[in-house]
Amino acid sequence: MPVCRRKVTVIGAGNVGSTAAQRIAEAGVADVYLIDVVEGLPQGKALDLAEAAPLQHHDQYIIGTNDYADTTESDIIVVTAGLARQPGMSRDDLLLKNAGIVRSVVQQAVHYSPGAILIVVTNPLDAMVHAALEASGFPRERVIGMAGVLDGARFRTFIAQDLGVSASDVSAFVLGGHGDTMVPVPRYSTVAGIPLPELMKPERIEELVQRTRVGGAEIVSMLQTGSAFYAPASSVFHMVDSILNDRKRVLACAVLLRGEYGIDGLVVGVPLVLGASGVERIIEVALTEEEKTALMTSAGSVRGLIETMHVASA
Ligand code: A3D
Repeated sequence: MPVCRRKVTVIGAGNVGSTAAQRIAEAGVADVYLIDVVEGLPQGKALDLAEAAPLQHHDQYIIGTNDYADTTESDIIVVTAGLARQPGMSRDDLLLKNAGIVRSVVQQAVHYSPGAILIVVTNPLDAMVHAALEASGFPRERVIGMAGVLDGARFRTFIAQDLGVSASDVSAFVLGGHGDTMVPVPRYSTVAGIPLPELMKPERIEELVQRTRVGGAEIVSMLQTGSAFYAPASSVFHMVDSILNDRKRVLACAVLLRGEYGIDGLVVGVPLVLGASGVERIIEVALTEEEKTALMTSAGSVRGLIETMHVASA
């Protein structure tokens, strides 16, 4: 029998990267290679995580390294390298610094894993997916941004807390860029199949939509140093798990659109089927005029970031 161990490389051994590594390895989904520019950091975190294996009852390898050669033939590369937001700093402030980091780490990683699927986490998310597409030369099916899963999870949490029901019975639909212009769609959000507008007053729904839009900033303002990482790492885990186990889960992810939702050449969050080959299908649903306008506004803000990024790198 051939040995068939699946391999996930996580670039950036910071809060999101190391927590994602923990979730992936401890669920027994894949071996994890943690890589960072800081020497010792990925090695120390990987050793600590590996020493938890006998207690967590898994047998995945968790390796820390500063050398991309060790990441050869990864099935998935998760990009979390970059700077995180500090209080008062927008995701867009991070744009140019993180674009340089993402381009550089993606080029190095795909050299050793030309068949991998890239999951981008670094902010500003949608622009960083563009940077990763350009740096890798990969088709859009293999360059996917994590954002909608997290934004949806936040919306689900707020709905569940408000209604006093289990969050696992709540399903939420969030479109658009990962920023303050994201478009949570209450009509397509349900509690055990019951449309949300049947259960909650419009004003209350709007409050929760607004809280979701600024969900990241709410946590940044409390933490003071750094940004959210537990729920972001869980979101990465669900994407990795759906791909490696070919679950074909329908998840909202950021992907390059080619005419879907009337958007061409921009990375925007939409519901899609995530399986062994990456993005297997984009799901298009009918939107009201108001929702379409909100989505176009959100896509417009992504376009602005891409233009800034391209002007700066020209
Ligand atoms: P942090 O804990 O600072 O970790 C980032 C890591 O990247 C650090 O260990 C750095 O040493 C490392 N790094 C920096 N430059 C390089 C490089 N060139 N090569 C390799 N490693 C490098 O941050 P974090 O883990 O909290 O967040 C990581 C990124 O994810 C940030 O850009 C966040 O804004 C972003 N993020 C996005 C979401 C989304 O929902 C899209 C959620 C949470 C965090």
